[in-house]
This record gives sequence, structure tokens and C-alpha cells, in this order.
Amino acid sequence: MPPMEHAMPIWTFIAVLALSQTCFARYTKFPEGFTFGVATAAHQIEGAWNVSGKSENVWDRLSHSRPEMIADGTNGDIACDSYNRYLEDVAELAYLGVDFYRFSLSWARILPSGRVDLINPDGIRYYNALLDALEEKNIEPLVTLFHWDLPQSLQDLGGWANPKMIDYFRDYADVCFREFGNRIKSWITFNEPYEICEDAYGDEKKAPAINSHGVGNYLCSDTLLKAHAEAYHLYNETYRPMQNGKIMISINSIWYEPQDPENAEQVALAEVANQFKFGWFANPIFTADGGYPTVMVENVARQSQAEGLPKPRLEQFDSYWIQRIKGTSDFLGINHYTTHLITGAGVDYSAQSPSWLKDIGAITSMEVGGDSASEWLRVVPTGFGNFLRWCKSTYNNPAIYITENGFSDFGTLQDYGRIQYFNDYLTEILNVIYDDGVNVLGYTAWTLMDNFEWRAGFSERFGFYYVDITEPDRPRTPKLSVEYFRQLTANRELPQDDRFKDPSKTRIEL
Ligand code: PNW
Repeated sequence: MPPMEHAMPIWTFIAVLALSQTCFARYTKFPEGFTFGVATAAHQIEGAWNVSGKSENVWDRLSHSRPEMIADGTNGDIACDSYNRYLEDVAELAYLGVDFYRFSLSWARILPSGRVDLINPDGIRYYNALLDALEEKNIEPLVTLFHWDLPQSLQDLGGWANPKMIDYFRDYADVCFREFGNRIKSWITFNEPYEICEDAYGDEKKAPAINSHGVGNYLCSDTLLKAHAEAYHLYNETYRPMQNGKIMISINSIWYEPQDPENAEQVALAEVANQFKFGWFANPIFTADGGYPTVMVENVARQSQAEGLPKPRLEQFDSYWIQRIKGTSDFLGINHYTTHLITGAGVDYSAQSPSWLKDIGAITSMEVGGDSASEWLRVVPTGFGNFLRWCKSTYNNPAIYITENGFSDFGTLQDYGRIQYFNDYLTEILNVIYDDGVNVLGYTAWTLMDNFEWRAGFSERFGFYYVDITEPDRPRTPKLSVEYFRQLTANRELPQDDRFKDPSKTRIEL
């Protein structure tokens, strides 16, 4: 056959060039010093819910007393059995090649009464054993103090709606810093304050499902932000000089974008929604003025007045607390999964009265991006890039760690959807780092293995490893994404390997 028949016609060559501009990532290599990790949370993986001195927490209570509230009726009694199988966890982490492991401490395991009158030696032993195993594999711990599993005894006193929780949290943090701070150099106080305050107190999407909409959510945020600040100051003044670590908070965003970027009303409302969602907790800590976002204080005041209340349901912090809360995080910890749209002004019909949603005064829509197994999780990588640029400009170019990002499916081992999600979201990180100078220092994938996904039980799966919960020894099977992430951490570069591309997706044939 004459060689010419193999040559590429010029128009094909041009098409390939054009495609490479639009379809392929412009940047693939992560900057020097950028770190990778994966995350879990105690209640979602540990199990051993009532052994070795651990007491009941709010998720034990909800899943036992109201199992119909959990999609598949499961609970965290055994979960992934990490209390017994933590060495398997660490072996998997080592295989993934991560720099750090983000996990959380179970308050009810360390302090069964919730208070410091009794420190449970088995709880301390368990976390020390996990820390030993991580140290042996050279994996840095990044430890969350509170990932939603409040001791039920403290919930019985009102939980985060009770201002006394500021002291209880500080005391709990004190025990953790003292017991583990010689080897934990990175702390997170709270995981996702919005989900705690809005979902668990303002709604019933999370335990303890108080559903005090428009009231309990704001009582919670007052307490939680003060508790965070007190833990920060305790660390900063008492422990940092000896232990030399860092401490931050992880805030979740659903990023809101206008459905029509040309529509000025939608653009303005999207900003209001972002202030209500992310700014609620970020503004008090990461802005120069501090305090709750002005638009939030004003909107709630207006609504409260219309409701005939003598005082607004949310009030600005006084000047003491504004100062005390401001600047209390060494990094901006971001959990990000998804973007939703704002379609216009008005009261969302799903909004109860009063409520956070009604206080915003905007209509939201999820008609954007690709599907996942979770109703709320739409795949919109460009939203992530836009959100990170907004963080840079809104919070004066903070140092950022992505402390969670991930994708749910129903448990397939050939998890091309997850790989594509990671690849596209990581591409956005590279773009904002190199094109916009956003200071992202590290990335945490959610999650090591399929685990107890709160009210979704085990019906939505976010893990690198598939976990068979019908087997007593909870066997874990690597999904294809394990290989993807392993290649990423080994080369510090987005993997280009064809085997990570979904063969069922139509390819452009040249
Ligand atoms: C996080 N959203 O929750 C939690 O930190 C994890 O414990 C959880 O398993 C994981 O994400 C997956 O759900 C979120 O609506 C809940 O954007 C809701 C949202 C994001 C994260």
C-alpha cells in the first residue's frame, strides 16, 4: 500500500488541532508542593457504635429510633467496621499514594458523657493506634473534631442551639489537642456548619432532625461560630507554641449561578444566595469586617418584622464576638460538590415559613449538569472554577484547601462517572491556579470507601473502594478510580491513560 494512503488529510489535521484546544486540559501538572488526600468521617465508617465505652450519638439515635428516615434502613452500627479494620483502611490509603488522610474523631467515643468528666481510654487508644499506622506509612493526619456525631447527652440539652455548647466544644477540643496534638499538625474544627445548622436544626435532612426552620438554624450558627473561635484561640494560644500545627474550618458550598448570566436580577440573587449559603459561615471568619453578611442580616430582619416578631431571628454578632471570630482559620477549607441555578426572585414553593430558604427570597433550580446517584449532586465542573475565583475575590485571596470533593453512583466497579468527575473538577483547580492565581494548596477526595451516607444509608456510594455490607467482614473491592487516583498521586499530574475513559461513550472517529 502506498504510504500516502496513511497520511492524514489536511482537514483532519485541522480538526484534531481544534479538538485538542477545546477538549483536552490545558494544564495537567500540579504545582510543586500541592498535596493530595482522601477523607472519611467517624460515624460513616467506624461502626462499633456501643462498644469499648462509646456512648450514643445523634445519628445512632435517629437511625435506631426512626429507621424509616434512612433511605435503606441501614445505620452506622457496623458501617465499614473501621474500628476493627483500620489497618485495612491504612493499607488502602498507602496504595492510593495519598499525602494525607482526613478523618474525624468521635466525640462520644472519646468523651462518653460529652463532657470531660470521663475520658474513655479505649477511645484514646483507638485513635493512637490509627495514628501509629498512618505514621508508619508516612501519611499525614488531617483531623476533624466535629463531623456531625454529637453525643446524644449534649443533644438532650439542646445541642448546638444551646450556647453552653461553646464551653463543651472547647473542652472536648482541649482533650483532643492535649492527647493527640503532638502528632496531629492539621486540624479542622467543624465539618460543614451549614449542613449542621440548616440541615439538622433548620430542617430534618440530618440528625437530630430538629426542623426548627428559620429559628433553630440561626441559634445554631451563633453557637457554632463562637465554639469554633474558642477552639481556635485555645489552640493558637496554648497548643500552637508547642505543637506548631494549623487549624481551620471546612465550609460547604452549593455554588449558585444565574440561569441566565445576562439577567441582572438573577445575577444579584445568585450573590445573595451565595452569601446565605457560604458567606453565612465564611464572612464572619474570612472578611476584614467580619460578622454575618449584611444582606443576610437585612433580609432576615425584614422577614422577621413582616412576621410580627419583636426581634430578628438572626442578629449580627456584637463587636466583641465579631472581633473574636474574625481571622480564626489558618486556611479556607472548602467542601465542594455541585452548582445549582437561580431562576428568579420570589418565594420558593418548597420553603416553609419562616425559613432560611424563604429568607433568601430566590427560586433555585437543579436543572444543570450531569446526574449522580444523589439528587442534590449535579456535575458542573465550570461552577467549581467560578466558585473558586469568587472565593479569591470575596475573601482576599485566602490559602485554600479543598477538604472534600466527590461523586456518587450506585456502586459500580467500573466507575467512569467518578473518574470523569474527578478529572474535570481537578482540571478546574489547575485552571484557577495557573490562570487566576487562586491559592489552592491541596485536594481531598471524598471518600476512601463506600460508607454510611447519612440519610441515604448505603444507597448512594462515593467510595474508591466498594464495600459489601451484606458480608460480616465488610470486604472492600477497589473500583477503577483507585487506579486513576493512584496514578494522579504518583505523577502529580492528571492521568492521560485511555483505560480511564468510558468505552461506552461515543468517541469522535477521525
Ligand atoms: C458532605 N450539598 O455532605 C459530608 O461532609 C460527608 O459526610 C458526606 O458523606 C459527603 O459530603 C457526601 O454527601 C454534603 O448539598 C452534603 O452540596 C450536602 C452537600 C454537600 C456535601
